[in-house]
Amino acid sequence: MKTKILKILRQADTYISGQELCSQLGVSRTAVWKVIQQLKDEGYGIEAVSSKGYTVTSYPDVMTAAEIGSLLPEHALFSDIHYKSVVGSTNDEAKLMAENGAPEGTLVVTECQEKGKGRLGRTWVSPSGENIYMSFVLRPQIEPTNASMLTLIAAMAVLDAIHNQGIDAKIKWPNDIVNDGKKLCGILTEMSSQMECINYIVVGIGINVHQRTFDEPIQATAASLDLAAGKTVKRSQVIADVLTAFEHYYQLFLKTEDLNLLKDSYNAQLVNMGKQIRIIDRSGERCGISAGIDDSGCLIAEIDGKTEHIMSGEVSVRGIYGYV
Ligand code: BTX
Repeated sequence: MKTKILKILRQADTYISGQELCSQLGVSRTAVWKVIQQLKDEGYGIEAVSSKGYTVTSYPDVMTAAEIGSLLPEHALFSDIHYKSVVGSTNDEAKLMAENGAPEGTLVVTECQEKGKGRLGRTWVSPSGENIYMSFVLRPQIEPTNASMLTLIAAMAVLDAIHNQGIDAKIKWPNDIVNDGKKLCGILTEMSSQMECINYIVVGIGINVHQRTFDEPIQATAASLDLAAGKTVKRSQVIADVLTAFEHYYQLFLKTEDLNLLKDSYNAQLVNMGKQIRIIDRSGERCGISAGIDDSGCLIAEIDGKTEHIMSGEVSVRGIYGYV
C-alpha cells in the first residue's frame, strides 16, 4: 500500500485528498494516515492541508522497496523488491533467494556491501550510504551458453539510466560503464545451470553515485555520477531507469536469444569502437583494432590482418583509465 500511495502522490500535480486515496486503494483513512506518517519518518516532505489533502514537497535519497516501486511502471518485471541496510554481497543474497525459489524479477538493493564482488575474484569497493549496489534474479529459458549476453544488456540499461541524468558515458566491453576514461559502474553476472537449462541467473550492478573520493588502487580510475553530472543524483531514479530499460532490452533479447536486435545500439555506445585494444587473456597479450560486438556479444577484433571473435577475458583500451 505504501508503494501505491507514494505512486499516486508522485504522479499527482496537485493535492490529493485523504478521501481520494482511501477510495482509490479501498482502505480506511486511518490506514492512509499511518502510511503518511511512515513516509514522513523516512524523510519525505509531505504537506497536509485540511481542505485540500496531501502533497509531496521533497523526496529523500532512499532506495526502499516503496520508493523504487513507486517509480516503476505498472506490471513491471521487478516488483519483488528487497531493501537491506547492509549485506555481504547483493549477488550472494540474490543467489540465496533464488536457491529458495525466488521468482524472476526479485531484486535486492543495499546501502553497503561488506564483501562486494567483482569478476574473477576481484573486489568491488562498496562504502555505505553513497552508491547503488543491487542484484536481480532472472530465470530465462535459454541455452546456458547465451547467458553471458545478459551482462551486455545490463550495460545498455545502465547506460540509458546514466544518460537520463545528462551524463556522457560509454560502454567498455563487456561490463563497465565509463565517463571520461573512468569507471562509473561494474556488472557481475552469475549463473546456476545444468548442462542444457538454467536454474537462475543473478545480475549484479554497482554504480558509483555520491562517492567523491576514492582510495588507492582505484583513485585514478573510478568516478561517480555526482562528479560526472556536477549535481546530486537521486539513486532511486537511476535504479528505476535501469530496471525499466533492462526489462525492455531483455524482452528483445528473448525474441531472438541473441543480440541481433540490440547490437547496433550497443556498438554505437562502445568506447572501444574502431580503437586499438589490448587483449589480455590466459595466453598473454595481443594488440588489435576493435570492430564492435557480434550477435552473440563477442568482441570482434582485427588482429594481424585476421578477424577474431573474442568471447571472454579482459580487454583494455589504450587511453582508457590512464594506465594503458
Ligand atoms: P571487475 O572485476 O570488472 O572490476 C573490479 C575492479 O574494478 C577492481 O579490481 C578494481 O580495480 C575496480 N573497482 C573496484 N571497486 C570499484 C568501484 N566502486 N568503482 C570503480 N572501480 C572499482 C566489475 O568487476 C563487477 C562489479 C560488480 C559489482 C556489483 S555491486 C552489486 C553486486 N554485488 C556484488 O558483490 N557485486 C555486484
